[in-house]
Amino acid sequence: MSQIIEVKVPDIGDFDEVPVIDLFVKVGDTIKIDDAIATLESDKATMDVPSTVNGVIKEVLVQVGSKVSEGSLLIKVDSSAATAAPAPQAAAPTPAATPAAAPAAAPAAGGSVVEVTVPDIGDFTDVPVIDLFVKVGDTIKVDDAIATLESDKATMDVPSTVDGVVKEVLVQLGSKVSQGTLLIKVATGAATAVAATAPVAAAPAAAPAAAVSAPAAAPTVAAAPVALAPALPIGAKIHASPSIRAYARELGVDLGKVAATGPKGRILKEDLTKYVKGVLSGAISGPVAAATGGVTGGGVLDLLPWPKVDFAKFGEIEVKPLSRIKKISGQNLSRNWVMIPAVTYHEDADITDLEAFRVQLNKENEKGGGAKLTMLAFLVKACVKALQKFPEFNASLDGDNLVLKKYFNIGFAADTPNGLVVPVIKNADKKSVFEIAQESGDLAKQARDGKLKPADMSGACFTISSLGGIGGTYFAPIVNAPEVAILGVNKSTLKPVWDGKQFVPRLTLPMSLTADHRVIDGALATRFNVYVAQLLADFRRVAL
Ligand code: CAO
Repeated sequence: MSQIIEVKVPDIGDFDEVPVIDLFVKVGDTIKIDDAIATLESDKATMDVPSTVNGVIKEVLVQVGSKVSEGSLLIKVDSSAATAAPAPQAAAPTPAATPAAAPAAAPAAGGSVVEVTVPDIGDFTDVPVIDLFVKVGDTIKVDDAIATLESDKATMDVPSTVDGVVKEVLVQLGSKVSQGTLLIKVATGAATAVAATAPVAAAPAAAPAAAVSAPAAAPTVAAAPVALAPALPIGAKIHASPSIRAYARELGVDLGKVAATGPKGRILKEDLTKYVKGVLSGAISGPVAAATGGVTGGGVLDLLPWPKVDFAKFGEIEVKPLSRIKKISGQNLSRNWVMIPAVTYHEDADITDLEAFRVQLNKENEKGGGAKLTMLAFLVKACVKALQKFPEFNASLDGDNLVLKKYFNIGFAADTPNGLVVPVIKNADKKSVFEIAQESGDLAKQARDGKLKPADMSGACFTISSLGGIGGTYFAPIVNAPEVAILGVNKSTLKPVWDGKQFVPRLTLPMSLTADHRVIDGALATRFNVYVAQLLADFRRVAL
């Protein structure tokens, strides 16, 4: 039975008739508690209004440009359609950010230095400064923005309460501030005159950021020109809601380079999407900013269009289209390489005893005609055991959540004439090493024959890439998103190992584990590696 809950504008402080400047939902969308419904913008603050229920949106009662106040009906949600919705409650809206009240006005004293502090910003404390618009020497007027603060729910500009010349800036990007925190000291009146005539050079007018670097002048560069944001002066104010700012930070996009199409020059989600698509396609020579979201000067962080060279000018060539698999895997690999902050950790495993055991079992098994045991099958089993011990490796990122999987599906990279594919051994925890060897052999054959079905290649939790049959010492595999780690192995070799008295020859397997640093830090990755090496060194441990 459907249960319709109305979501209204919560307490937004003293503001009335605040325009909706961004709308993130439409009829039919599934929404969760705290998902942003819309962004409202008053003179002083931008606020995201979050949902207070889980469910499916049945009606949207506002549109971009609508003016709303506390209690205005935004959406109607069928909460019975929510999969994991908590018991529906009265749709009392979550209190949203209280926008900055009129700043605590420091009196503009003539000829004196006035301190400007953070005004009443509602219940928020330790709110980071995400934009700073002033520097020492700037002339500032009442209501000019000093800084932008961003809480979880709102972005607030703090305006100046005095006219004058900035004498001191007491905060910087990233500083955490609360009501009363001192932001700047301003020389007013006579003091201003002193400052103005003092030899302290006024800061030069903000240099234009090299927002739009035209494609490199080489005539071979064929990037289509794309309309880009006009260059923003460094320090110029960027209008964007908290959710857009957060999204931009996640993507590493410098909002100063994004052309805004929203009201009052506000950057909307589609503006950001258009910009990212432009950069990825190479049509925009746009900067990928450092995660601070600051404006870059268009330097080494800029993405250049792909170089297009007339190779035939230099000698004979042959053009061969990429296989379908190479095109698909290429796109996946590029995304994973660019988007995952990955680190590779190396470890050597002593597999002397395990290899002897494997060879012996295969000899015994030859007579029975059973499947040949491969090192890969032992690796799968050891990795399952390690995933059970370190569940963060058997996980995927989903927004701000980590999805921990209770099943153990292991993918393995298979080299085929058409390119790389990753078949998946499902529920490897429930299978013996023999069964895994048989299944991986079958899957590898199907891969080479081009007979794998999509279901054979989906659902992996963790991937193993074994180059052991080919050679190599170590390599840095790319994480297979949305997994968070991949183990690569190369060819095992005999190495002299010091046993405390002498060097002894040990068969050593070089392992390279690449992990997503957003989920797995170096200590955990190394513990995982050490544990896998211990399991391989004494495979009896897998049974414990
Ligand atoms: N050290 C030494 N020898 C090894 C070894 C290792 N780590 N791993 C395998 N070998 C040996 C095998 O024992 C086998 O020798 P015998 O025939 O004498 O028994 C030989 O190398 C060939 O093995 P294989 O590689 O064909 O078989 P496998 O089960 O070990 O691996 C598969 C199967 C599908 C993983 C592999 O064939 C393959 O395609 N690997 C390439 C994966 C790849 O391209 N990865 C890169 C992806 S980019 O990150």
